[in-house]
Amino acid sequence: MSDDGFVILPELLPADQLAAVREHADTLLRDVPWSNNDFDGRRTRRVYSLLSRLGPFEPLLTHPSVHGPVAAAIGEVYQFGMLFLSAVDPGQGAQPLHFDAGVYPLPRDVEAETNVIWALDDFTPTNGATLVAPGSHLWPAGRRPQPSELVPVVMPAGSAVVYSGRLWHAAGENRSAATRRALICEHVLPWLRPADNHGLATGVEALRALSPQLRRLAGIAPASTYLGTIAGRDPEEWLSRPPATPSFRSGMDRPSGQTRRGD
Ligand SMILES: O=C(O)CCC(=O)C(=O)O
Repeated sequence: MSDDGFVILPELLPADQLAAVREHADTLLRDVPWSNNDFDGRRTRRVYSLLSRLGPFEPLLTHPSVHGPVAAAIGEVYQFGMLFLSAVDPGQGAQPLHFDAGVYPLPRDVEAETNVIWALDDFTPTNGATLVAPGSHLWPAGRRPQPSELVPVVMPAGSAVVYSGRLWHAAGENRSAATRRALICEHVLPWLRPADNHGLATGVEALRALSPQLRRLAGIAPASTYLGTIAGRDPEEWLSRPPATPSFRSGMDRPSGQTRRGD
């Protein structure tokens, strides 16, 4: 991962689990129209904000095999960025090249984001396998990949690729006759604004139903004593009781002497 900027983790899902994941993907994708812009893909169907309808996707979002390399790259504390299902249909051309952390105005040498693409179908050179430019996570700002620097991430269904948010990549062209489905899970540093608005998109009742680990990854846990609290308190406390109780009206509950700047 550190040299190439990505690592392929082959065949993490047993056949029955993969079948359940694919069935759920098809249920979510049913009747979803093609995207209406060139980046998402005019022959690609996407479903975003998945936390309220995870079903069999849940073990993929928390899979220890992917969280090892993610934590090694950005540290132990992080949150989900965008979570989406992508179905690249036949006839879809290659996506514009990009690096995911490009949405943040940070220096190129900061690893702010590390992401995972789960292959729900075999990823082949002809069906839209993600194209990556190995080592491009270390390139300076402004350098863009030439076509000869791109390689397809070929992997069997049930595999995952973990890659740096600084890695130049794109979904490839689908020249095959079948759809290429993927579950894409972004992870960003806890003090960055995630691309998905998880709280609003998921809703309080669905957040309550998630596991504590998923709520942490959804960014519900505070990122520090100040960031992400409700009236100075852990949102877990807020979720577990009515928000209008006196303890919430009474406000801050900080360690004594701590200031906003931490000095
Ligand atoms: O679907 C893929 O292979 C990659 C998609 C992607 O990079 C994106 O939409 O940001």
